[in-house]
Formats: sequence, structure tokens, C-alpha cells
Amino acid sequence: MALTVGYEVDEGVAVLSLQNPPVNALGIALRRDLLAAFETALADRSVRVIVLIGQGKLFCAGGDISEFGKPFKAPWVPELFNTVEQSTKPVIAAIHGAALGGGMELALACHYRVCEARARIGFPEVSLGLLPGAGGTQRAPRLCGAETALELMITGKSVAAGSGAARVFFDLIVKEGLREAAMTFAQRLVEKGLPVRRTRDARNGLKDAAAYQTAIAKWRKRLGKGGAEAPGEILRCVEAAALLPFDVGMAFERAAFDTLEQSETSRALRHVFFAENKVAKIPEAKAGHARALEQIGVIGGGTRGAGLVALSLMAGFEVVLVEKDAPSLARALTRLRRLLDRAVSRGQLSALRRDGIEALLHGKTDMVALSEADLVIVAAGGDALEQGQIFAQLDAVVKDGAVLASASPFADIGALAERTGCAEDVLGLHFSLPTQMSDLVEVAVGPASGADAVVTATTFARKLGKVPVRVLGVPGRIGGRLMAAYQAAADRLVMSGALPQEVDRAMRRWGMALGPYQLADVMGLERVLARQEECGHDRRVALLRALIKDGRLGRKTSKGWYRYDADGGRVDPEVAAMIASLRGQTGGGSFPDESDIQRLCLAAMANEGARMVEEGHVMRPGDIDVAMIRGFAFPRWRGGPMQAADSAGLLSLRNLLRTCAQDGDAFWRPVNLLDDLIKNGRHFSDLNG
Ligand code: T1G
Repeated sequence: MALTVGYEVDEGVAVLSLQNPPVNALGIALRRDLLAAFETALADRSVRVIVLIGQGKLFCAGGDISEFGKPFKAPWVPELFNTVEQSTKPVIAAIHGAALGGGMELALACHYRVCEARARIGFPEVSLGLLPGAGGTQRAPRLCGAETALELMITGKSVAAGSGAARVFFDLIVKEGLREAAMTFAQRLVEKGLPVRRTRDARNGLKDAAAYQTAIAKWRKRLGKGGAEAPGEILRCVEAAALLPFDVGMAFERAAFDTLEQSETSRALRHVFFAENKVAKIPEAKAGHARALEQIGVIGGGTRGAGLVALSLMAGFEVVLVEKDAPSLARALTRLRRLLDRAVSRGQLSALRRDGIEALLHGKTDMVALSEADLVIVAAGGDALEQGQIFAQLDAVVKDGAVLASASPFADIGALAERTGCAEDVLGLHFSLPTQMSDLVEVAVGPASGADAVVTATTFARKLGKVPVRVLGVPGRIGGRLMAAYQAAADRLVMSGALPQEVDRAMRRWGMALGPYQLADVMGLERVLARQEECGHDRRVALLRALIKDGRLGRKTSKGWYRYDADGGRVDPEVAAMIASLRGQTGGGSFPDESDIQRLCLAAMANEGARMVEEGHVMRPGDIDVAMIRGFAFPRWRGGPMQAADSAGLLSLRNLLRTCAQDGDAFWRPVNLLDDLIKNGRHFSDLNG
């Protein structure tokens, strides 16, 4: 087994190189090899100074996240870093690329730090539901004070080592020549006979006690009373750093870390970290190659189309926008300019770039203008027939190899491909709305979609800063189908005794940003009805139809499931009366309590997700989790519907579905995959590969 730590001695300087690709994560092999190399350097009488440096693209990305949730193997990082800090010979960290989490904590345990100015440093543990558990909460504040420590640890954001507050961690910051600079620094240490300098003994960051306490109070107020798990624990550990002796503070940090590491939230967030890495692993990536992408065509400048044009322009692409006639084009350009101006106000686009960006845009009313486009997105055309006609016309216009994508979440990609002579270049690109704010792009693959087209479309989505998730190109995609199942479950609950506001409150308390009825009013009830019908839930939409018939289309008509005025939305007694009247016809059932509402909605989503896995629509349950978190505001700290179902227990959810299915409503019938997993003692997470 190749050593994960290189060792060489150069004129009394022992250089220990971390070489555990791809990111020098502090897995057990690296920890053991680092300890052994360190002990060798300490025992080698010719060694006067020790330099730690990373091989590859960065210094160290921290603890090995795949090890969490399992018993830790010695040496665990806090102990290893204490060994580094207790060294009798000066230890220098030489940082390039990134020092994140445990990587930055390793640097803090060293006595001196030399860093490349552009290297990223930070403590992203909070994004995993954790805290810096290898001395970071105790050592960092001793150097940088509470404000910078809390800003870095509670936001989890990385900063350039050469920027503002981060400089305080480093003795020398260089633009390039890191290794030479570190070696020169080491020689100087020897020449000057500089001693070891333990961060645990530093006081600079603690000297101004008032400022320290002010920062603690500010962040405590910002976190609010509850103080969400990891952020609240980080605050308490940083506060302890100023109050407790170092070793007691370390014990305090370790206890807090162990509690978080065992929590459902951290397990869920660690799952999302790997799931988001895995969505990139698509079968087409092996054989496919991304084609050149310079000019993007967009047909249709409505809400979705204008959003796509804005995103493409902001990503630097030349864009040809085609509308059916001049008035429509004028309206589309007005919509687009509003989006670009809003991007400037949000800081997503500089005013300077805003001025010049329209030079990349060509507004046209004839598809022949798309003859040079590398990728064309069809964001127009209502039903399948219209979409099919557009694709047939496109086929006659575009150049060989142009990728043709439907933006509609309900388009049947196979059917559209048959209307062209280039089926291998046809697929779907469904940007969840609002296109500017949502990260998700569902790459809908048809039966004939070629690897190059899929890789090209996926690359395009990434260049727009989106998260592409692969799905089969059948109507509904991931988000549409799971949100339709969520809505269908809620509608059944309302017809069996719950009120819309009770379902909404239950789901908001469970962690959803909005309940299904609030969301329906935002989306528009006609669009919800169309989605329910497209996804096969057209039997239980009588109530929805009744509201639409009553002119209740959602927020845009100031009434939908709720009534809206200047003060926002409020419960509308008329809706309750409509429900009672309809329920009277079907007979209300027992009123489900809040946890039943939550479990039933989760069970419905997870069951639909299991169906998509079983039918091969998606590659992994984790892909569904990423899609729902990134595109449909599913709470990240729940890990996504499939992870949440694992956490809730598949057996109990399956039994809940079975109970509901007893009255013959097929909607609740558990799919076979659920039974298979339960029978074999497995979980959705076992299918993530
Ligand atoms: N542990 C395990 N695997 C990791 C990893 C990590 N820390 N970081 C990356 N990987 C894998 C990743 O899954 C992918 O695998 C491959 O490496 C390349 O990653 C004790 C408790 C450093 C900015 O949260 O942010 O330290 O998909 O594609 O785009 O107090 O990786 O190829 O099989 O993302 O160049 C805290 C997480 C850990 C940093 C590089 N550290 N990593 O981005 O590469 S907890 C983090 C990143 C901790 C201590 C605490 C990024 C990156 P595969 P990649 P990249």
C-alpha cells in the first residue's frame, strides 16, 4: 500500500508531503502515516524543523467524511494534532489550494503557517451538521478572536488566505513559490533559533474580552433561541475557548462534536454531500464528449424562456432568442431586461457587465436564425402537438450536432425525438422555477438520446452554475412527480378531515419551506391542476377544479386556497365551506394529527421516488434527494425524501401506506421495491452505490 505521506530531509528540514488523492482527506491511512512520519522526524537527530505540505491540488480537505458515523480508528484527529502541536521541533504548515475543516485545524496545530494568497481556507463542517472537532473552536479564536472564528465556522464559507480577517492565521503569505518560501522560512527559524510556538498558548484573539463577548452575544442573537444544532454548539465551544483552560475546552469541543456526529441531521447532511458528488456520475460520461458550446438558441421568451436567456447571457454565451412575432419578441425583451436589472440589484451581475451583455443577444422572429446554434432550448409550445411541430421545424433549420432540448417538464422526449431526423441529439432540460434562484436542472434523457448530447447538455447546465440531475425523459421528471404525489396526499388528507392550513402548518413545522396549499397559491392553481393530471392524479382533483371554477387561481387573483390582501394570505372561510360541501358528498374520515400528516406526505413522496427507482427513471435514490433539495426547497437538513424515509423507518412508512390503501385507493399502494428493501433489511441509501 503506497504511503500517503512522503518523507524527505533537506538540509535539516524534514518535508512531510500529504499524498492521499484526490483531496488529502484525513482518512485513517493518512493519519497513521502522518503520525509515523512525524515520529520519524522527531527521532531523526539531523532534523531541526518539520514542514507539512500537500501534494496535488490542495493542502488538505479535512476529515474523511465517509468515516463519520462509524467507530473512529486511532489516531483520531484531535489526538494527532495535539502530537503535532507538542512537537519539540518547530512545525510549519505550507498551504496551497485549500485548507478546509480538519485541514485548517491541522495548520492551526502547527507552530507556523506559510500560505499561498489565493488558497481557500475555512471550516465547512457546519454544512455537514458538524463543528470543527479537532481543536478548531479552541485554537482559531486564540488567534483571530470570536468574530472571525464565528463568521467562518457558522457560515461555513471559505475565504482566500490573503484576504482581510484570514491573514491573522499566517506568518507569511506568498503569491507563488510556496515550497521555496516555506524552506527559506524553515532555515530562518533554525538560524534565529526560534522556538516552537503553540497555538494553544496564543492570547491575541482573547485579549479584548469585551469585543469577544460582544461577538458571542451578536451571534447568539442571530441564531435565535433555538440555536440550530451545529451553529449553536459552535457558539458554545467558541465561548468556552475564552472561559476554560485549553484542555478542558478541547474536552468540551469533543463532547459537542460527538453529539453532532451521531445526530440525524448530520447523517442527512453528510448523505447530501456525497449524493451531490454522485449525481455527476452518469453512464453517458464514460463514452460521451461535450461538444463546443458558444451560441445558445431559445425559442419562447415567456417566464421560463426569458429566465434561460438571462442565465445564458450571464454565463457568457451568445444567445439567439426566437419569438413568434414582433410584439411577442418585444414583450420577451422587456421581461428579460427586468430579469437582468434584478440580477444587478441582487449582486449576481455587475452593472458594467449589464451594460454590455445585450450585445450577446439577438432577438428574432424566424427560426432560421438558429442555424448556427450549438444548443437550442424550446421553452415555447403548450401541448405535445405544438412541441412536436416546433421540433420538426427545428430539425430543418439547425446544423448537424446541435442539441435540441425541451424545457417542458412534461414533454415526452422520445416522442419529440421521433419528429426529427436527429433523435440522438434530442433531450430535455428542465430548469426548476424560478430559473434565477433554483439550482436544479433535470437532464431528461430520451430512449435515443446520445452520450455526446447528454454530456453537452450537462456541461451547459454546469456552466450556468446549476446542478444537473439525470432522469428519464418521461412526463413529470423527478420534481413534478414527487410534488404531485405530495399534493395528492395532502388533498386526500383534506378530504378526510384536515383543513388546508392544518396540512400547511404541519409540513412547515416538519421543515418544508411552504406547505402544499401555500405553494399551490404561489404556483397558480391551473398549473397545479395540469401537473396533477399529467402525473396521473386526475381522480382526486374535484376540489381543485371547484376552486378554479370559482375564480380562485392563487395569489395572482388574490384568492386561491387562501385569500390575499396587503397583509398577506389568510384563511378563507369560503374555502372551508367548499371543502365541507364536497366532503359531505364523499364522507369525511378520521382527522389525522400533525405527525400523521407529516408521515403520510413523506410516505407518498418516498413511495413515488421508489417507483422512479424501480422503473429506472433515476440512477439512485440520492439523485431524487438532490433534485428535491436543489429544485423544490426540500429541507437539506432532512437529506431529501429518500434519506428522510430511511430515517423515519421504511417498515413503518410501508405499513402506513398499506393501511391507507385498504379502502382501495391505489395511490397509497406501496411499490414492490419498498417491500423488497424491508424484506432484506436494506434502505434506500444502500442503492446509492
Ligand atoms: N472526505 C471524503 N471525501 C471527500 C472529501 C472529504 N472531506 N472532500 C472531497 N471528497 C471527495 C469527493 O466526494 C469526491 O469524491 C472527490 O473527493 C473530489 O471532490 C475533523 C470533522 C475540497 C473544495 O467539508 O468541499 O474536517 O465523487 O469533486 O470540486 O474537524 O471536495 O470523486 O468519488 O468535491 O476539486 C470538512 C469537503 C470535513 C470539505 C474540492 N471538509 N470537500 O472540490 O473536488 S469534516 C469539507 C470539498 C472535518 C474536522 C471535521 C471539495 C473541495 P468522488 P470534489 P473539487
